[in-house]
Amino acid sequence: MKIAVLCGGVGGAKLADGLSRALPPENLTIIVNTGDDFEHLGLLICPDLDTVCYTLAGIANPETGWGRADESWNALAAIDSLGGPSWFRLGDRDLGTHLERTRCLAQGQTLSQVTSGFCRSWNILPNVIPMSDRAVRTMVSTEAYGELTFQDYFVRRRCEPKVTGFRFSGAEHALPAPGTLEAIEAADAVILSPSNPWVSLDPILALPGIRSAVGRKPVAAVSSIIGGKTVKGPAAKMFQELGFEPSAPAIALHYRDILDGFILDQVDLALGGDIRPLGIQVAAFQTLMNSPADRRRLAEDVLNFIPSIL
Ligand code: FO1
Repeated sequence: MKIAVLCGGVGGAKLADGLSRALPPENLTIIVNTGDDFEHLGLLICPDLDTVCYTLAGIANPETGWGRADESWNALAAIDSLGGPSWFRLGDRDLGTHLERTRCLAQGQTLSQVTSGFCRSWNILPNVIPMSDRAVRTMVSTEAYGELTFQDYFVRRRCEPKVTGFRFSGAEHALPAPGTLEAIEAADAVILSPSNPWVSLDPILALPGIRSAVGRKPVAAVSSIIGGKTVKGPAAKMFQELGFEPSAPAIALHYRDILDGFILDQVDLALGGDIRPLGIQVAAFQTLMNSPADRRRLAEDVLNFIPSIL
């Protein structure tokens, strides 16, 4: 079975890792959000691409999910001692990634080319593609501070400001990266991973042609909200601040125009009754992924669910 999975953030990276253990590499394309990307210290930082690649390469920081394992922080300490910005925690090994990416881009490589080169170096076999080679930047509108850049909202202000909306600057002109639409067309099904709908999945679906291409395929989403709360990150808080009751059905409603299947966590089994009337097939599995075995099992549960939406 050929799968295209849309993902961003730690939850998406974990499911992508599970899928990479359950599928032959040529049957899996991982399309990654780049709306979190930003220029910092003169470098292009691509958090979701790096979180996916580090996770698939088995070198991600197991505590945070982002950044590298076995890190040291000498460069950041030196930057801090010189009065430079240290609010965005960049470890020494991680800085190597950003330095090399920025060097390759300055030489004229596209982000896709850099990413596939990194995947070769990290021995990552499935196809990992940034959603676009053009810059798309998620802007977060807040009540107190107006519009903030994503990392300013997410890291510097620790997701505290009340959000009023999002804008994906550049999305309207950003062509999907080479291979993105082809992978969606060639897929037997598309999976929306348990990523933040607002700032990890919506930027991908906002790119010209992607939402319609995805809508023409069988689509299954895995809920990023369990028992009304997000496993990690501000998705539930964002739903609340935007006037929605944070719940798994709220995510199914958010994507009802393209969804054929929706996967809840077992604790939310009873909520299936709110989703089936939308014409969406529902299943409940253990969706918390605390180990590689959890990731693989959830991936296999999702793959075994797919035939019911074909
Ligand atoms: N998230 C934080 O909450 N604090 C950080 O200092 C931080 C640093 C960081 C460095 C590299 C990287 O790839 C990701 C990093 N993240 C950090 C996560 C980042 O904000 C992502 O955008 C989120 O994971 C959401 O996708």
